[in-house]
Order: sequence, then structure tokens, then C-alpha cells
Amino acid sequence: MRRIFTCLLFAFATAAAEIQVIPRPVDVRETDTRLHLTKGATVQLADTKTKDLVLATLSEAAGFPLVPALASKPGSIQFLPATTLPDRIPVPKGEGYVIRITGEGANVHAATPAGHFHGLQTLAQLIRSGERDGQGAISLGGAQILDAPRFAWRGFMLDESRHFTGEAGVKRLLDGMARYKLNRLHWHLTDSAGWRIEIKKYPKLTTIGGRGNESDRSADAPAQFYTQEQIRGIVAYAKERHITIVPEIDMPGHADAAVLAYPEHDGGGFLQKGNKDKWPHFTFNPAKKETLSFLDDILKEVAALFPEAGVIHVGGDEVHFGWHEWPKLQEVQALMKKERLKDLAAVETWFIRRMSMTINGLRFQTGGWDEIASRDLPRDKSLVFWWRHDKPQVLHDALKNDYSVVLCPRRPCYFDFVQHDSHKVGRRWGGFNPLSEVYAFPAALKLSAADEKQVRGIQACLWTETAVTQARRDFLIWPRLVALAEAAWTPDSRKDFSTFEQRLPAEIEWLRAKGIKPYDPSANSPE
Ligand code: TNX
Repeated sequence: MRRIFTCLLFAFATAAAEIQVIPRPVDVRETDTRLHLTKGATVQLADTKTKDLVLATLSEAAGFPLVPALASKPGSIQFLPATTLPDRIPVPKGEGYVIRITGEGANVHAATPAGHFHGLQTLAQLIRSGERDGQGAISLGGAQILDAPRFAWRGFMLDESRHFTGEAGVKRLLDGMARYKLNRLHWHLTDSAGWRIEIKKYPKLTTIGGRGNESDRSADAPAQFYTQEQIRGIVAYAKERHITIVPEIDMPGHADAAVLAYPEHDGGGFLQKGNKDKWPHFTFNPAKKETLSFLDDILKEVAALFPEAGVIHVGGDEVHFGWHEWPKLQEVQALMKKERLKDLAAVETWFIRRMSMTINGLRFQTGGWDEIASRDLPRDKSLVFWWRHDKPQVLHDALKNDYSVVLCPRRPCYFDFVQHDSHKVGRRWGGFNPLSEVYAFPAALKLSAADEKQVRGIQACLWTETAVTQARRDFLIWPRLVALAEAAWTPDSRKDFSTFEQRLPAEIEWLRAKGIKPYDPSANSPE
């Protein structure tokens, strides 16, 4: 009997030690006080700029409105500087924060607005899961939470070209990312199926290049793209949520939509023989001065639209100049002679270095898929995105050669792969990408401490060839992105898939309340 009692007590104690927060915080200590939040509870803000978002987030979590405290009056919830903590508690830095919940109130301490914002997300999750009494008051367990991210880059890539998401869908995605402390949206805005970013100097990029998508290639398909005004709005919306949007303009390959609009910049494509349904893979012309200036002009407008992106991504993936019949060979041979380039691979390197100089000149780092790691770019001004999971050597060489790297290998980070063996719509490659493998990433890579210093972070990528509708995109993204967020934030020592699975259902509910249609692993909801 006594043993049973001890076991029960133990089970209760461990259950109580798990708070309903994703990503799981670094250090949680519970105390035996309780905080009662009631209607009219007040919030003392750290700055008034973010007032509406902070109050809306907390009020949504509580189910009743919270009100801002007057400057002179401390609130039930207070956002305070890091320096106001008692001496014995380590001061949070950067994106980190400390939350203290006592009988008197909940205080969020941070050194930066991003730290306060992440603390806000934790507190909102705690409030939502707090105990309700009959009158709607919420009781929160006393706690001290110390938290900070493992990786600086916690990202998600969205392919807008193959199928277009649009403003409302992107804002909803940003809301979800913010809740789980993700901080980079890598925005794949151009590809062969459609050009989605308005460029004032070259309007046909969107009016012609924006037409259609992977499912509809008819010439009279409507153009789908973001105007510059919409982009500014979305960038500001993301910024308020401490998410940086990093634009990608894919070049020199994946350029069909652009060269359809401006054929004078066509670097020659190739039609795969015997495969008429495939689009030709057009490239930009590396040998034409006007094409390089055209791309410079585009990059200048992109830089102005994303002034705080830090990185402009140039793609650089899957290009092979000169496949099959190549009408541009003579022009390119002239370039090779002039620049002393020995082969077509050297032309690719020359091209990426040339565009990288433009980007660095605009004071951005050059991002690129892992092919750029062999282009000998300036290490401090470049960022390599490792995607070829079947080529681990590419990652190790990039690290050995001192590049900073974002890890997004197809397995398990590509969300166009199915997440359950019963799913049919989506890719597989010697397996698929279940929630548990996304969660466990990147432990299997066995990165050394030195490697990890060069790893800026991790990200998931959604390519949208098969993701035709928003419901489909939601199903592929969620809840895997929740798992990726915990993998990006929480140190290995605190990661635990079984508690994650217990914390997930409440978040599936939250996602549904936002109008998102996630896959539900506990019910194996149908595709
Ligand atoms: C390869 S991943 C690509 C994308 C495709 C993806 C899925 C990468 C850098 N390039 O263009 O969408 O495979 O088919």
C-alpha cells in the first residue's frame, strides 16, 4: 500500500513538474505559491510600441481582457528590465528571459525586446493552460523559469512559387512561428513556376512571370504575387513578432518565370529529352552584361524592401549550364576566355561570386544552397544552407572551410515529405519525415562543439510542388514545425519526445482555433 502511495506521489510530482510550454524551457523550478488572475488583471508593459500585441496575446490566453497598468502602478503582470532580478538569479542575455510567478504577480525579465517577446509567449501558454475556477479566474502555479535559445537561427522556408500562399496565409504562419519562438522566415519568392515579388523597374516579372503555378500553366492564368506595399506590411508584421524575413531570389537556375517575362536574359534552357511535360530549366545568361545589371537592379529593390534581413539568399542550387543543346555556348565561351574560366563549373562559380559582390556591397550576407560552399566566397559575408542530406561530406567540408551553416537537410527537414507511412501525397527518399525525427534533429549529425559554433541554426523547408491548397500546406507544416521549434530552442539535455507528445495536444487545439488545419498524430487524422 505504502509503495503504491509513493509511486502515485512520484507520478504526481513528475507530472506537476512538467509545465505546458513548447519549446520546453531550459530551467523550471516550481514554488508552492499560486497566482490568481482575474478579469481586469493589469499588465505593466516594457514599452508602449508593442502594447496592442502584448495585450491581445495575453487576453486571448486568459479568455478575458487584461488592461494596461498606468505607469505608476505595477500590474499583475510586469515586463521588466533584466537588471531588476535578485542577485542570485543569472541575468538573461539576448533572446533569453526569466519569468517569476509568485502570489503577487508574474514578472518577465529580459535584456532585449526579443527576450520580453519570448517570455510573453511562454506566459501566454501558461495562462491558457492554467486552472479555471467556476468564475473564470485563472490559477497559476508559482514558478521560476530561466530560458534562452540553443540556436540563433530558428527558421522555416516557404516556397511561394510552385503554389502561392498569399498575405493572409503568411500572417497566420508568422503568428504560429512567433508562438513557438521561431525567428526566421526564409521566403522563396522566385522559381520556375512563378515570380512572386513585385519589382518596380521590371513589372513584367510579376504581370507575366507571376502567372500560373505548378498546377496551372495556362497563359491566361491570373498573376499571383506580393506588391511592394504588401511586402512592407508583411515585413513589419513579422518584425513586431521578432521574426526576420530573409528573401530568396533564385539564380542562375530556376529562372523560367523570369526569362519568360524577359527573354533577353535567357541563358538557354534545356528540355529534358522524352519528357515534354517537364518545364525547361532556364537559367539567367551569365555571359551578358545587361543580364547581370538586370539582376543587380532586382537585388537593389529587394535590399530596400528587406532592410533588416541581414541575408539575401541567391539560391544557386541545381544549375548546370549547358545541358543538352545550348544556344548560348558561343557567348559563354567568350566570357570564359575573357575571365580565364576553364570549364562550365567555373562559370557557375564566377556568376555566384559576381552576384555575391553585389549583395555584400548592399551590406547583406549572401545566402545560398550548399552548392555555394564550393564557390570560395568570403566566409564572414556568406551563409550556406545545407540541404543535400545524402551528401554529408558537403556539410563537413563547408564547416571545415569555416563557413557558417544553417542545417536544413531533406531528411528530416523537408516538409514536402510525408510525415506518416500511411500518407500518400508527398515525397519519400529512403523513408519519410515523421514528427519524432524532426524532433530529434540534429542529434544524429553528432556535431562537435566546434562545429556547433559554426552552425547558425536549423530550419524546415516547405517546397510546394504537391502542396496545392492551404489545407494541404497546413497539414504538411503542422505540427512538425512545432517539433522543429523545440529542436531549435531547447538544449539536448532538456529534449524529451514523450513529454513533447503530452504537451502537443493543447497546441493542436491552439492551431485549430487559429484556423490552421494540422495533422493530428494522436488521432492519425486522415490526409
Ligand atoms: C530541390 S532543395 C530543390 C527545389 C525543389 C525540391 C523538391 C533545393 C535547394 N532545390 O527546387 O522544390 O528539390 O522537389
